[in-house]
This record gives sequence, C-alpha cells and structure tokens, in this order.
Amino acid sequence: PSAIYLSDYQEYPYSVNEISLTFDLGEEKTTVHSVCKVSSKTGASVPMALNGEDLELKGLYIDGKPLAEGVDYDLTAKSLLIKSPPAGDFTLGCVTDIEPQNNTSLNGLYKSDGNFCSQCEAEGFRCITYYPDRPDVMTKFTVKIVGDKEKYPVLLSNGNLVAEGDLEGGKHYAVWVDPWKKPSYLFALVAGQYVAVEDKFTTRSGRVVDLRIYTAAHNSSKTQHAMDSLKHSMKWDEDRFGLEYDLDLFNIVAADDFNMGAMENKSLNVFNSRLVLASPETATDFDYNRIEGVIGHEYFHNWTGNRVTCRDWFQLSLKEGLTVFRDQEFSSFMNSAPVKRIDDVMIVRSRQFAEDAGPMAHPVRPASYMKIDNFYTLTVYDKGAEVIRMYHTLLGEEGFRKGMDLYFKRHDGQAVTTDDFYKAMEDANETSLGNFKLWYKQAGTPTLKVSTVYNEAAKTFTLNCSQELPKTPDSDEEKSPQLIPIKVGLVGPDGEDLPLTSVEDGSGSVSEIGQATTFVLRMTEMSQSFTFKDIAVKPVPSVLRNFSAPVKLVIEQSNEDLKFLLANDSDEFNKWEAGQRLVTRLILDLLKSYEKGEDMQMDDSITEAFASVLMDDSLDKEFRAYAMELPSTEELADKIDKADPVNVYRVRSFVLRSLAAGMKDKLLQVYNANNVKGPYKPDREGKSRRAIRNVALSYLGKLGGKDAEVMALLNTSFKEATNMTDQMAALGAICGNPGQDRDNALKSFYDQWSNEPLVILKWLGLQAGSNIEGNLKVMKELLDHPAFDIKNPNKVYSLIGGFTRSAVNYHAADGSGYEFLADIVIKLDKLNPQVAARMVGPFTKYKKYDEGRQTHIRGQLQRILDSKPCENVYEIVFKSL
Ligand code: HT7
Ligand code: ZN
Repeated sequence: PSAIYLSDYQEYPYSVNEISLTFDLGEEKTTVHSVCKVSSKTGASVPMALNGEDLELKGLYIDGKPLAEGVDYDLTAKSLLIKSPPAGDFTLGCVTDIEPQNNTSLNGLYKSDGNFCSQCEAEGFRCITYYPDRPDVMTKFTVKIVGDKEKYPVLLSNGNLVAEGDLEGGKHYAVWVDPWKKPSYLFALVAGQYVAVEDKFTTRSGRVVDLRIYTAAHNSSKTQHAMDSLKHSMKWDEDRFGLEYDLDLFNIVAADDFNMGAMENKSLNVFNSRLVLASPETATDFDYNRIEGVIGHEYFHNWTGNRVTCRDWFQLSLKEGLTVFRDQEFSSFMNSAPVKRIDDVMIVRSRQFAEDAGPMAHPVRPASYMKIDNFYTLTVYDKGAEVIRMYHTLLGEEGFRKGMDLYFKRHDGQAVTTDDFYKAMEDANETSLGNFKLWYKQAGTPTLKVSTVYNEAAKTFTLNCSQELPKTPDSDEEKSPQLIPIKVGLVGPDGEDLPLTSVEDGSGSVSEIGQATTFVLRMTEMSQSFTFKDIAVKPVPSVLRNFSAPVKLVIEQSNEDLKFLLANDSDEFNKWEAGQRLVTRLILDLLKSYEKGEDMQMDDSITEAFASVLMDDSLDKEFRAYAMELPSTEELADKIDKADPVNVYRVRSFVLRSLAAGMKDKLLQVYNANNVKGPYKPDREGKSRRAIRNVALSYLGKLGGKDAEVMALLNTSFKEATNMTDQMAALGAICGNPGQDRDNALKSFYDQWSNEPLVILKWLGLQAGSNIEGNLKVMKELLDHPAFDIKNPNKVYSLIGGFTRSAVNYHAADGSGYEFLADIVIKLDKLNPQVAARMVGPFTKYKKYDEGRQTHIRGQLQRILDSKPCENVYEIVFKSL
C-alpha cells in the first residue's frame, strides 16, 4: 500500500452532469446499471479514471456503444481507465454485478438483518459501480430500485419519491430523484422490511417537511426521543445559524450492522440502531444524550458537509470539525453548557491528546494517508471542533456568525477546503488571524507554560507564557508558534472575579478591557508576557477558562490555590478543573509511594474539598456529579513516563475507596435525597438527579464487598430500578465486587434482557471492562456466547473495545491480554477491515507503558503484520512499528 498526498491534488478533468442508477436487488447477485452524462472540462480527450472495487463488470458503453477491455479501457483490481473518451459531451454506461449478501465489510451495499443498506463514505460507492468516487465530483442522482415486494416492501434512496409501482414476478420498484448536486459518498439506498414512525416540521419559511424514522417493527415504539431530537435540531439550526432544511422529506433508518455511529446521506440518514432507539427501560441518560447529539450532528451536516462539501478527503475536518462544534453547541443549548464542555474536554484530553502523542499523530488537515478510513479520528473530529471553537472564542458569537454566513454565501453547492473556511472567517470580520492557520497544519498537542508575577507596588499582574510544540512522526519540519487564545480571569481574595481594565501584550500594544471580568489573550509568539493593570490585590489566576485552547496547561498552583478555585471560580470549567488537578497531584504522589512499596496515606483535606462540592446545594447536581469523577486511568498514565497501568489503576482505586470511606454518610444522604420514585423523564432535572444519585451509589460500591449495609443497598437499588440509568448504575456498582451477588445480578440482568440486543451490549461491555483478576477466562467464554457475534460491529466494540479498557486484564503483565486482542484483530481483518483497524487502536499507545509491556505489544504488532493484513490494519501497524 502506498500513501496519497494532499500536494498531489488535481482537479478531475470531467464533469458528471447527471447520473441515473438502476438497482435490481437479488438474493444471489444485485445488478447495477449506471448512466452518466459527462462533459470534458478541458475540451480535450484525456484518459478518464474511474474507481471500482470488488465489482464484476458486465458492460461498459460510451454513447450506447460497447467498449472493449485492453483496447478502449484498462482494468485493474481498483480502477478502470478509459483511454480516450470523447472530447465533448457523452454518456457513459456501466453495468456491474455485486454480492451485498456476502459483504461483511459493511462498506458499499450490504445486507443487515435481511435488509439492503449502503454506506458510501468515504470510498464505498466504488464498491457499487465504476465511478469517479471523489467528493469534488458532484452530480444530480436519479435512482430506480427494483426488488421483491414481499421481502423488500420499503425502497428508499435520496431526495423525493417520484414514481413507484408493481412489476411482474412479485417485484416492485421506486424511483427517487435528488434535486441537489452531491458527491457519491452521500448516496444511499435502503430496502427491506421496515415500519415508519412519522411526524412533521414546518420550517420558518413555511415549508412542511415530512419526517420519518424507519425501524424493524418491534422497535418502532423506541423512536420518540430521536424524533424529538430531530425537530429540536431543525429549529436550533434555524435560530442559531439561520439554516433551513431544503427538501420536503427527511428520512432516518436504523441499521443493526453499522461500522460507525451514523451517516448523513442527503435526506436519508442511516443510523446505527443504538443511536436511534431509546426507551426509559432500555436506554440510559447517557444514551439519551448521545442520541440527541448524533441526531443533531447528522442533521447539521445537511449544510456543513452536504450543501458545502469537501474538495478532497484531506479536508475532512472542514465538515466534521465544524459539525462536531455545531452538535456540541446544540447539546449545550439543550442541557447544561458547563457539563457538556467538561464532557467534551475529557474526551479531548484523555483520547485525542494520546492520539496526538502516538505513531498515528496527524494534523487536523492531514498531509498524507494510506486509507482514509483510518482518518476518521479524534484529531479530525474533536480537535477539529476545538479549532472551530477557537475561531468562536477569538471572533465572538457575532463575528463567528458573520463568518459562517459568508462561508455559505460564497460556497453553497461547492466542494471546498479548510483554507476557504479560514478566509471566510477572516474576510467577514475584516481581520487577520495570522498564525492561527497552523492549527490545521501542525500535529501534536502544544504545551502552554504559564508563570505569574504580582507587582504590589505597580498594581500589575503579569502572565509569562511560553508554548512548546512537540515533534510528531508525521513531519520533520520545525514547528512555528500557533495563535493560542487564552481566556483569563483573576479571582480576588473574597472569591469574586476582579474587574480587568487593560492589558499589555508584551510588544507594547495595550487592549482596553473596560470592566469585564474575563479576557481572551491572543498569544502569537513562542514566549510572550501579558500584564494586567490596576489590579488592586494579589489575585489567584484562573487561566484557560472554558478550556479556550486544546493545549496542555502547565501552571504553578499550590494546593491552597486549587482548593480556593474549586470553591470560588466563577468559570465552572475551571472550578471542575481545580478539583481534577488536586486529585491528579494526589494520585501521582501516592503512586510514587506505592511503587516504592510504602504505605499510601490519603490526604483528608482533599476528601473535605470533594465533600463540600458534593454537598453544595447552590451548584447544579449534574455538575457536582462530574466534580466527583476522578481522571481516568488512561489520562493519569499519560502524565507519567513509561507508566505501569495496573499500578496507576490500583492507586486510583485506593483514592476512590478512601474518598468513599471518608464521605460515606454524606454519600448515603445524597443517595437517599435523590432516590426519588416516579416516572422517568429524560429532562434536565431528572438527568441531574440521577447523575448525583448514581455517582453516590458508584462511590458506595467501592466499599461494597466489605460493607454488608452497602451491599444490601446496592442489591435493593438493582432490584427496584425502574429505568435503565438506575439499573445499570446499580449493576455497575455491584459488579466491582466479586461474589455471589455479582453473579446473581449479571444472570438476572441477562435473563431480563436477552431479547434486547442493545441492552445486551451493556451486559457484554460491563463484563469485558472488569478489573477482577483473571477475567480473560470470562472473555474467552463470552466470545462463544450466543449474545456475541464477531460480524456485528456493536458487539465487537462492546466486548473487545470494553476489554481494552480493563487496566488489570488488558494490561496483564504477562501479555495475555495483548495476545487476546491480536488474535481478534487477525480474525476481524478478514471480515471487516474498518472494524479491525479500530480494534488495533489501543496498541498504538504502547510507548507510554513500561518496557515489559512495550515488548509484549510490539511482539503482537509484528504478529499482526506477519499475518499480511488488509490496508486499513497495515497502515496503523506499520506506522506503529
Ligand atoms: N460522516 C460519517 C462518517 C462515517 C463513516 C466513515 C467511514 C466508514 C464508515 C462511516 N460511517 C459514517 C459520520 C459522521 O461523522 O457524521
Ligand atoms: Zn460527521
């Protein structure tokens, strides 16, 4: 496999003005007829390259005349080259046979639970017919689907249904026309046995849009939340960005077999069923939030991705980073904004930072790739969203909106680049963002170091800042400073923010602030000092409020300062952050004692600080629940050179147990006060109450095995649960304690839910992530359990993905966990390259761990390489070794 480079981009020399596709769906084979109206852009006859994979070519025609292989065209495993097409306009006809029923990669057209379903992003359309399968070739699609009426009563594609009818031999057909030009990756086809739940939305200009969610009949009662989320998304996009829906129909289909979360095909979104279906009994609050966010995300793509799309796949973050930002803002609007921000930052810090520090590190706009499937990453999505958020922080809501408006005005109907987006933001605001663009080009997480000086005589407060940009394997180029927006507040001794009047940026330039209490500093140099004037008393600085840039902040803060900020910071993100920093410092200190074989001593003042947040009724309950969470084992291990992940886990568990013991009475009090009976509602109040109730339960669970009173409470809580949020919380708490109660609860849960595959995913995940020693044996049994199916990505993500989160078993010092994972990857590789590649992901972090573990993982990576894996897996393994 070889790499593809951004620098090699060339415009496609032909326009495809229209495509007409006919699908004859069959059990043994499906035949695809395609007719494209093509014109040469250059007016010359240059070879025309088409993509195609796993296709049986039955015929190729220009203007109705058959072409001959070797004479008129050359065929390879992945391409078809028409040597000298006409220099003007012509029609290109193509007939291919495909076998969706044997397609286990779930890429292109495949079958899921007896139904036909497609997935074309990024390069799946080429598994359907020969075509220039690249996002800058946009055209209008007409699609005729012919299939058995009984087996496939529902026939769907993009756009509007313009004709349908019966045919001989028990068949029927439907014709769909999409009036909007689109790239092939947004094409979709669905055919099968579905029922539709229907609703309507009237846009602000009065268009009545039919909304339909298609599911298997037995699941149609679980679509209400998805439908509500869709309507909320449509309204929100009108209100916040002035963006209206542009067709009379919006369809969503739930598929059980799906490689990712969902897909934004024009007017025919296909969703992994776990991101559509919810009922109080089967879905948790977490699931409800995820559904709302992903329904929003795919809907928002209609403008950011579909109406304005990417010129090439290096620009993926143009649509994904921007759409993640939009879905984050939508979820913040629907829920608690600070909690949503904390949630998003936790993902960036625990997972994207790790990616940025590993062998697959790449910029938000990568410069090269082997398989684009491997670049649907946390960097492109989540760091990409952080980059968009920084425009917003720098330009303000109004300036950002002006930039968005100009972007759509300039580029509607086009396939463009992240540079075009940047230019729209600059031009709309008549400003220069200077070295901000480097956020797209340079990989790696910058470290921002800040030291502070208060000058009592001059009444000034200075922040001395420097940025460090790490070397990353994707490039040898020396890195230049990136514009970092640093949002700052100065907290006075009374706990109130001090008014800020003006700040000097180190070059003599002074910004007048007025009397605001936060200010965004623009750091543009490698090192730079900022001096606030008129600061009457020595403050405690609150730096990088709301996580205003995706950087590692290194700042000297005493435990006293952190406790002060935990109690007083008006910025809820930094209030939470202060608690995280306090406890991280504690765990890392204790780890040193533990590794020296010394006794660990809990710092009671930290228990007190945590307890006071837990009991602070002036704070939102969901925020309090989040403030109780400790940084993950992964995030902690990331702070240590050559970490032993099992030791980190053990010390973290010690701190959890110590906090639980120190706060036991308060935890019981919080649990009881919030253990309210009544119908489940996925509203803010209900979610917050369950969040704090269940965080208390989870802490109490840490005392479980040795505390009969607590164990009884957990069992009662499990038995009396009336919704999945509470049931899973109780099951999770019980499962931390090996013994009969655990075995009984797991069995009873399975018996209750064995007919609900989405609930069984939770059951698999919970057991897989267990830190009970020797759980690998259980994993091997679960592989053979009827609840598991290696061909279903959701089951693989729950069971195998879940296992890689078990510090004790996945990271077992003898390497058995790594060997288990490699066995699965080798097996998956033959079935589903995209899922296999995702499962190799955990191995890419091996350089973080101690020598012994590094050796074991390297051995397994080599074993995978020796098995001659597919391109997707090869790229990751090769780059890791
Ligand atoms: N744009 C979609 C990406 C996607 C995808 C990519 C590769 C392979 C399978 C896939 N399914 C969906 C989803 C999104 O980000 O909205
Ligand atoms: Zn997306």
